[in-house]
Amino acid sequence: MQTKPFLQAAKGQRGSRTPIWFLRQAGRYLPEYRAVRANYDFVQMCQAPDAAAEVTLQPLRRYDLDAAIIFSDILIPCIGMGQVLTFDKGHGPRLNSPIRTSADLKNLRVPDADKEFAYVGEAISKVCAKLGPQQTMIGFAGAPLTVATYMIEGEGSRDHVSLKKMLYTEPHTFSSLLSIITDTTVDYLKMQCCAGAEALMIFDTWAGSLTPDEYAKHVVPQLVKLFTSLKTLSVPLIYFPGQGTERYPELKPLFSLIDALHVDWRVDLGRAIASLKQLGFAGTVQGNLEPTCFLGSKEIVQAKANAILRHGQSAKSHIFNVGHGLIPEIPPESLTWAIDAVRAFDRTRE
Ligand code: 1CP
Repeated sequence: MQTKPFLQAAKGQRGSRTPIWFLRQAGRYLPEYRAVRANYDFVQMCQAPDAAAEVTLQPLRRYDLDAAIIFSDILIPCIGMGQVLTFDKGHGPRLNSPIRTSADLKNLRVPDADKEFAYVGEAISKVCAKLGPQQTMIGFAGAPLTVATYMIEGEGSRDHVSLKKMLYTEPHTFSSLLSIITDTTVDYLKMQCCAGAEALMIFDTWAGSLTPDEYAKHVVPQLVKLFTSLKTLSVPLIYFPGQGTERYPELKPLFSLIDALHVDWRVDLGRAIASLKQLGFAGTVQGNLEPTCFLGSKEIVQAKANAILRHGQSAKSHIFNVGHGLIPEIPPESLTWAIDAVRAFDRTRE
């Protein structure tokens, strides 16, 4: 019988405790994170197992959380595929030699994950050794479309012009690129599970950037392939379609493959659960507090948290989280207001 609250909820069981963790819980809003980060370049920090394990554990020392997510980035696998990843201060990630044509694909390969990303596995094992018996280790990767967005654009972008150009002028190149990323991601996540990851989350931040028909035609088949392969690992699978509420109908082929869906903060959780049920998804939902609400008062945070907890009751099971990553500007103590609200809500149900 599974007793870890996160794993229970992810598998659709309702236990006595609503699990809670936060996207980007290891990050710049924490002074102890900034202190470690000051000694490293971002990519070097992802590649240093002791530092990565340390910052992964920092939020769990400060807060009563049910899960750790390994400190890394969705763009780390691009290094193994053949690109150079750098992070410039104030700019964000950059990948050199962006993939624009079929000729560029020749420079890419599906890396040997066990060998090339051993540092991620090592960091996961180090965190697992320090987790409490009730805490869960989450591994993650970016979804094929979202990773492709950065590989094609070479950096963060608003309109994804180069990606759209490839989609409309070289659709076969686009499909081949997604396929290389999918194969890489399967191996990368298998390695994370071997190292100790007990659940996997797939971040598809840019799921809403294609039209529904292009998303269904090019992206969903890759996600089906990805989740079908990952299902053999028998760990809960969580998918995050960023700004993707509009994509729920297209996600239907995934509903029997995933265990949980992460819900963006831009949608009312009750409404999201109702439309998912109507479409046939009866699994767990995760989310969806608006992360900037932590800039407000305790009353605001707790009122919003309580509304989400009430909505969460209409799903098969609910994992409390923010709808998108925590931002550096929030005061660290404000997270305790949400955690207290979750624990108090559970006491009213006892
Ligand atoms: O300066 C710093 O210290 C770097 C800030 C930072 C951090 C803490 C970046 C740069 N990445 C991360 C870690 C990270 N990234 C985690 C760690 C675990 C945790 O949640 O605590 C995770 C899960 C990610 C995932 C990630 N990276 C996503 C998907 C989730 C999302 O936020 O939508 C994306 C899109 C990225 C790319 C990325 N990495 C970092 C930045 C600033 C960006 C966005 C770039 C852009 O589009 O402009």
